[in-house]
Amino acid sequence: MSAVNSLDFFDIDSLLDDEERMIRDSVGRFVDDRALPLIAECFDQGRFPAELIPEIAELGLLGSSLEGYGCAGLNAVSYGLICQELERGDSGLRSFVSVQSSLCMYPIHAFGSEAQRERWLPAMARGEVIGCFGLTEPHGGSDPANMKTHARRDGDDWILNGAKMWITNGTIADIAIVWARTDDGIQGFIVEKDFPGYEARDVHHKMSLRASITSELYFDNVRVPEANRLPGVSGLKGPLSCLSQARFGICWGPLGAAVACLKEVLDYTADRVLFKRPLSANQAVQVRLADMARRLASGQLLALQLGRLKDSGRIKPAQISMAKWNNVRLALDIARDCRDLLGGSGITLEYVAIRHMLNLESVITYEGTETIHQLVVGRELTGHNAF
Ligand code: TGC
Ligand code: FAD
Repeated sequence: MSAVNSLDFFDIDSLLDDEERMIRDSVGRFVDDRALPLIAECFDQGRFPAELIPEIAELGLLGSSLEGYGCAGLNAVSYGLICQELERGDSGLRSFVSVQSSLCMYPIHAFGSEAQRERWLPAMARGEVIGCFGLTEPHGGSDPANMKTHARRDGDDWILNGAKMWITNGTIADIAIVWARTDDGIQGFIVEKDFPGYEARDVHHKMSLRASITSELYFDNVRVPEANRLPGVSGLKGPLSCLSQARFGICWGPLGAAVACLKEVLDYTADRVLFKRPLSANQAVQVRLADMARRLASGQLLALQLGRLKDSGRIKPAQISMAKWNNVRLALDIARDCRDLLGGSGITLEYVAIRHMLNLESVITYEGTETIHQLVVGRELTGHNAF
């Protein structure tokens, strides 16, 4: 009956070029064929599907927007579409790619020495070296300027002490990009997993992002060679620049989760007959479905314009903050409402809504909480720093 695609109400597809569409579709096929058959079980078991890493690398999804060093050099919109399709599968898959690409490969590419780039980036693009990103500390992640982890110069080395908390990929990582306070401001270090005094431990009992690894990192007098310091940046703008890259991807990823939830609930409410009519024939249900489609469509348009701004070099951090806030919030609200429309079935992993809903509780917290992004926008509007 409808001439409009329920999941792409304003025909965003027509605004993409052939290469962007091809990338989206090939990642979409990988998610449908390889990830979806196993992801609910992984979530149930609290297991990251590491067996998919070689295929993710083979598809060129690691460091996909970087130039050279075995990376695909795709545009920002393509990176966004990759995140969207991966998160249609599970936020844990997108998290893995976000961390490897935006939080680990990006700083080596942007701030590393030529020797560091050549040593690490091709192997990371092939998925043979996995990275994690250590910024957050146990005493408060929203305020990284208050970091306690520190590094002291000792001859040709640095001595690193401290701890990081809630670190994606921590226990499977071969290297950690660790941000630490020094006498010359905050600096980034590449800590290798076998450096004595470095330890990663898994966080257990998570109710969210269960198909993703989350860890604590400990540094007890870890000796890090000067050759492993990122020479190209000092100060908080180093890690915050990485966050800008990753947050951009998160402006897209949750749209995929929302698409998965809305698609499922459209099918479910069409099939389920209550009071002698399909659930979807009730006004109260249609208003809810229409509202979900409205939110999703506005988020899709916002993400695409954000991508075009990034590709033209005009993107601003406050725009990323507004889009992260808007698009994660809409996806979480859609997932919660879909969960409810599924009734009792909605509390099981037979349906995707509760898995996405629980995952999005992390996504709204990490990479800057919703409140932090509201305050970034508030600062942009008023000029007053209210953190
Ligand atoms: P502020 O004074 O605003 O800035 C310090 C310096 O940084 C520059 N800057 C940025 N640069 C690039 N991108 C951005 N988004 C930037 N925001 C600020 C700024 O220009 C300045 O440079 P300079 O040269 O003048 O020194 O810093 P502040 O201390 O006031 O903090 C501002 C605030 C609160 C927004 C910031 O601390 C913040 O964003 N807090 C939230 C922390 C956060 O998001 N942590 C995320 C950890 S990583 C993670 O969650 C990974 S999840 C991965 C996954 O699984 O997907
Ligand atoms: P807090 O900063 O303690 O915030 C607690 C509450 O206070 C929040 O609601 C916040 O919005 C609110 N708040 C804070 N400041 C203000 C204020 N000024 N005014 C009003 N309200 C305020 N970090 C990494 O470095 N690397 C990773 O790979 C990584 N992966 C993660 C994976 C998962 C699954 C999760 C859950 C987190 C991850 N994080 C990672 C950490 C994440 O970035 C932090 O959890 C986040 O930045 C918030 O920090 P916090 O948890 O310490 O909360």
